[in-house]
Order: sequence, then C-alpha cells, then structure tokens
Amino acid sequence: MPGTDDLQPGSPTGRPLDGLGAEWRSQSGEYLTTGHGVRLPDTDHSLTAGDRGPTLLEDFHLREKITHFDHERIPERVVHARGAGAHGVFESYGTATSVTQAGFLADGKTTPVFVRFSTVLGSRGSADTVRDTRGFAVKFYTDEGVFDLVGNNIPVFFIQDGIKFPDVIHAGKPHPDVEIPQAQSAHDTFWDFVSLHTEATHHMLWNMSDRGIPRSYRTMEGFGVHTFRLVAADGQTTLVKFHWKPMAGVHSLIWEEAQLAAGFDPDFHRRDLAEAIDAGAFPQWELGIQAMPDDGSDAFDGIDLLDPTKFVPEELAPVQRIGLLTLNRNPSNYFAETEQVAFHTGNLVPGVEPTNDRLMQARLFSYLDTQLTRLGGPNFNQLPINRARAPINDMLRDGMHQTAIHTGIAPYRPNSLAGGLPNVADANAHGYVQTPRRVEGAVARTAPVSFSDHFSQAALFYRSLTPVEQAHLSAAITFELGKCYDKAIKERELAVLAKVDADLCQVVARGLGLDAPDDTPVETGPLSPALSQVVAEPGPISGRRVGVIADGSSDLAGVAALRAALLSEGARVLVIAPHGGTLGGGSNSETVERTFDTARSIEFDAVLVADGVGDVAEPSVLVMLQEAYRHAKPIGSWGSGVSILTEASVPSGPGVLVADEADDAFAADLIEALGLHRVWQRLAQLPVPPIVSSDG
Ligand code: HDE
Repeated sequence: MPGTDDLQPGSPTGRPLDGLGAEWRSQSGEYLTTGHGVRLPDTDHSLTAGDRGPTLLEDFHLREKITHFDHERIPERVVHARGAGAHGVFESYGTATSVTQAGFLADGKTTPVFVRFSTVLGSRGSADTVRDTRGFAVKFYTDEGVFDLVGNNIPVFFIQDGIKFPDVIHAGKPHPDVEIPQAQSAHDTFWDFVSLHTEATHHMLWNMSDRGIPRSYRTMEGFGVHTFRLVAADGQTTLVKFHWKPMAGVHSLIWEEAQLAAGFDPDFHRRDLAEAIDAGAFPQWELGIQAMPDDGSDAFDGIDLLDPTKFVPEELAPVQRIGLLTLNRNPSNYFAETEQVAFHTGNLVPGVEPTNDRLMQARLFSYLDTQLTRLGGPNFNQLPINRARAPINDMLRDGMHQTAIHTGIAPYRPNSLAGGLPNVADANAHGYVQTPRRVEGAVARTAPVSFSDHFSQAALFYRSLTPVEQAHLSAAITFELGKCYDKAIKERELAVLAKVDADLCQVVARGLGLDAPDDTPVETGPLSPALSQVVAEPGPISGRRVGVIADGSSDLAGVAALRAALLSEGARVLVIAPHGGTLGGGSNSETVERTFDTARSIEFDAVLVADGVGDVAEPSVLVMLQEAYRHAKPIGSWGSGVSILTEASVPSGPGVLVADEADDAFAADLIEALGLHRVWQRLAQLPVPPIVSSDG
C-alpha cells in the first residue's frame, strides 16, 4: 500500500469520501476517489446522502483505516510516561581524554544527540509542573555505537537496591483503588512508604525543595546519579559522577506558580522547550565530571560511591567541564521520536563502564526488558530514533516487527559458510571490551554498613540551603503531609524529620498542628553552598518572557524600544491588551500576542505596564500583577502606567521598577532583575504558606 504522498489523481488507493470534507487529496489536489473507484472533483459538493449507499465492511479502505486507528496506542512508560524531547549536538572540549578513550569525548568531536526530559509519576497526559523528580535522558549517536546517559535532575535516588524500585513507584503512583491523585506525591501511600523506608529521606528532601518544581527544562541540572567507571586509552580507570550544568542557570518555580501552571498550561515545560528552540534560543548544558580515584575502596572522602542515596559535594570534587550540549531541533513527530525513543543504561561505549552500584546493575536489566512490552518486541532498536549511526552487524535475527532484510545463510559463529565472518570487533576496532575487574563477596541480600546512614546527607542538603529555600522546603512537606489522611503517617514522618533537623521538624509539626517529637538530629560536616539555587550575580536571560500590559493609547514606541533591548539578550516581549489584533498603526504599531482573557502571570518572568495605558484595571490585570509580585518576579511601569500598579496594591520596593520612560536605563534595570531570576529580598519578606504562628 503506497503512502499518502504517492496518491495520484484517481488512484485506486484513494480513500473514500466520508461526506464531511476532503480528508484524502490527490497530489494535484484536484480529485478524490470514493471507495468504489468513482472519480470526483473535490469541489463537487453535490453528493447527497442518498447517492452514497450503505457503508459495507467489504470496503477494505474502511477496514484498513479503522483497524489501524484501533491500534494507534502503545503502552505508556511504566515510569517517566510524561516527557518532551529534542534533537541536538554534543561538542566535546577534549578535556576528558586523559581519563577516557571514549571517541565522542575526543577533542572537538561533535556527536548528534536526542534528549528526553520527563516527570516520573504522572501518566502521559499529566501536567508538566507537578512536584516530582525530572528525567534527563540523553542518547548520544556516537561513531562507536549509542551511549545513553539516563539521568535525573536530582543527584541522589530513593533507594539503594533495584529490587525496591517497584515499591517506591507503587507507593508514589495514584492509589490503586480509585487512581487518585495523578502525578504527585502528596498522598498517603507515598508518605507511608517514605516514612517507613528512611533511605528515601534524602531524595524526598530534594523533591520537596525547589528542585522538585523546575522553572524550565532549560534551567535544570542533570545528574548521572550512579558512579561510572571511565577507562583511558592506557587502561587506567577513574570513578566519575556525570553532571549537566545548564547555561541558563539553575532556576525553579514558586509552588503556587507551579500549581497554577498545571491548570492554565499543563504543557508549560514542553511548550517552553519547543518555543525556545523554534525561536533560536537553543538550550545548552555543559557536561561535567567529578573525577575520583578508582583505588578499590569505591569510596571518596568517606562517601560510599556505590550508594546512590549519596552525592559528592562539589566543594570536595569540583565538576570539570568536558563538553557542550545544544538542543537545536524539535521533533518532527512526537510519537515516532519522543514516544518511541528507548533509552537503555546498558548502551555504553568503549571507555565508559558500570560499577557495582546495585541500583545501576538492576537498571541494566530493566531498560531492555521494559521495551519488549512497550514497543512490542525485540526489534525496537531498528526504529529510526533508536538506530545506532555506527554500522552494526550483530547477527540478531527475526522477531516481531523485523524491518531488516538480512542476507546470507550463516547468522552464527563460528561458521565456515560465510568465511567465518563477521569478525567480533576487538578493542582496536572500537569494540566494547570491558576492563576485567574482580568481584568478591558472599552472594546474599545484605548491604554494607555505610548504607544504613540515611540522614547525614539529607541534613547536609537541608542546612546548605538559604533560609528562603529552607522555608519553601518545609512548606512543601507541610503541604504534602497536610494532604495525607492518616495521622499515624504524619507522626511517623515527623519522627524521621526530627532525626534530620530540629527546626525543619518544628516548622512542619506546627503547620500540621502536631507535636514535634524529641530526637537528636544528625551532625553534618562542612556545608555545600553549591547546592543553593539563589543567584547573587545576574545570569543570562535568553528565552525569558516579559509581558507588557498596553492598549491603543499606550506608548508603543517605548514597547518597541524595550523589545529591541530584550531581544538583543535573547528574551521576548509579549504585548497583553484588552483585545486581540493590532495596537496603533503604521510604523507605530504592536501586534497583540495575549489578551486579558488569555494571559496569566505564570507565562511571564516579569510584567510591566506601559505609559499612557487607559483604565485597564480589571480583575484579570490586577490578578496578573499581584501574582507576579507574590511570585517575586520583577514588575514595572513607565510614565502613567504606575497608576495600575497602585490599583493592584503593588508596593514599591526591590524589583518594582518605575521610570518616566522606557529608556536604556529602564531596560538595563529590567535585564539585571531578570538575570537574578527572582527578587530574592521580596521573597524573604513574603510569608510562605502554610507556616502558622506557634500559638496559631
Ligand atoms: Fe529508570 N526506568 N529505573 N531510573 N528512568 C525507566 O525505562 C528503572 C532510575 C530514568 O525518557 C523505564 O524505557 C529501574 C534511576 C529516566 O524514556 C524503566 C530502576 C534513574 C527514565 C525504568 C530505575 C532513572 C527512566 C520506564 C531501579 C536516574 C526515562 C520506561 C533499579 C539515574 C527515560 C523505560 C525516557 C525510565 C526502570 C532507577 C532515570 C521501567 C528498575 C536511578 C530518566 O525501565
């Protein structure tokens, strides 16, 4: 059956008219054919119901179309079902050549990549901005085969052993009876599990921190989580942790913003990624490694490197940058690319090897296995998005959905009938030959003693945050436990928090109206300021959006000047007006991109009111300004626009920019404020719900 592109006028493969419109057109656009082979000009609307005749199942065009439609869905991913992807390129700096022979890390080497970002818990149609861990999976199509770095935006994990993965996921997914709630951890089964299973405490704190609600995929760090082993050309090995450092800075949403976005724009992150790429503001990350000696101890500075609930603070092992990832092309087809991409932690290239991390070992099984159900058989690597760019002759044969037409009669080794070919690629031919390593120990389900330390790094994380970030974290736990029905679960979790940090436990207990249990919180070593996301120096603003409230009487020249200034930094100005269309006329005109009905504060990183604006103080405008203020975004006005700020009860203070004109100085102030991401001073002053006074 030819594809639609092959349809010719009057072709017998044309689809039947359904009477509702010309769904299938000939290439020339002139003719359609009915299922009965009758040629009709597509402008002929004279066909009446009486002329059409009954729909019969002998109509194979109908059967074929409906049959295919009936099977359009495939199972969504067991976890990480909700995701967005993009193509790009990875350019190596060559700085890792002393520790790895991996060809894609050679100096100046460029490698095509496909990246998929995801949430963990929600189903495929769930909202982007829920509180959750984010997946950060990168497929490198290297000359030596595919390398998949399947990481997260949080450097530690909930569990130390893969056998517990179904437990943590069953607990986090909606309750199995009524399937509520979708895509979030604020419910009894999740907190039941984490309060009983204290090795999850560290990851849980990261989830409850601002890291659980990233501003954008573009502003997320990524982590390989496990310790990997790199092998240099001379055979020397080094233990490393992989990091992705976003060039746009590490930024998050405010919880209320995230909740609003989940309703007003469930595609918030997906849209942000696609629109940034479309606009040419290509998202970028530097790949980095923390390198640690492979001295047989599998430990560094007292940290067990095979325990995925632990990270290595950057202050102890700096992240060394080894290459640049740029996402520069959106998928052409979501299903074919983003949905069908199959990452596998076992897709490794020479020079990158696994360690004995028992979580990592379990993953080596799971990622291959899961595709058998999801993608319907063992040939998923033949799908275009999964196919290695390096030539492969693996002698794998047959199976469901086999698309290759293999030749020859000897798909086995050794053989004589094919002259003994193919040869197995050895290390000289860039074959994957693992470095031999001794594995010792009793085969038993036991864990090393270090695995029982569940709190020291949890406390280190919490105490390394700034007070504003700590307040967000305690508010998030209070919110989540407040959504639980079972009092015993709340009390048990408070007992866990009491072991982490007394202040944290007190604040949460107060919010819940329960007593804070007495315990001795764990002691921590030196804190890690690198864990904070609070920005002291303005960073880049590429991809940011500024909404300007204006109408026909506004200073449109000022809007244009601001647009030019922000565009030069890669940021956009969007005009928000009472109605759609155009404001002004001639050279002094502005296209309205959002109306008061369609705009919401969540979309903008700053909101301004233009000079000359009339009486636009209607509820949607006032709410927009108040939300932007509450979410610690820069707000501003020039000229008479300040009257609308007053109507919205926006007080003057840090991050409220008021000027006579939209001149260069005003634009510079705005760019600086945007570069700081939030007006941190304002955030420190605002109450963070639901903290209540101790006697309240
Ligand atoms: Fe995954 N994980 N995982 N995971 N994971 C999957 O694979 C699994 C773990 C991660 O965009 C599944 O193809 C087990 C850690 C990402 O397609 C599945 C264990 C980390 C993605 C699976 C883990 C991750 C997945 C579901 C414990 C961070 C999305 C569909 C041993 C380092 C990839 C699929 C994409 C997806 C299993 C633990 C990250 C079921 C058994 C740790 C980013 O195979």
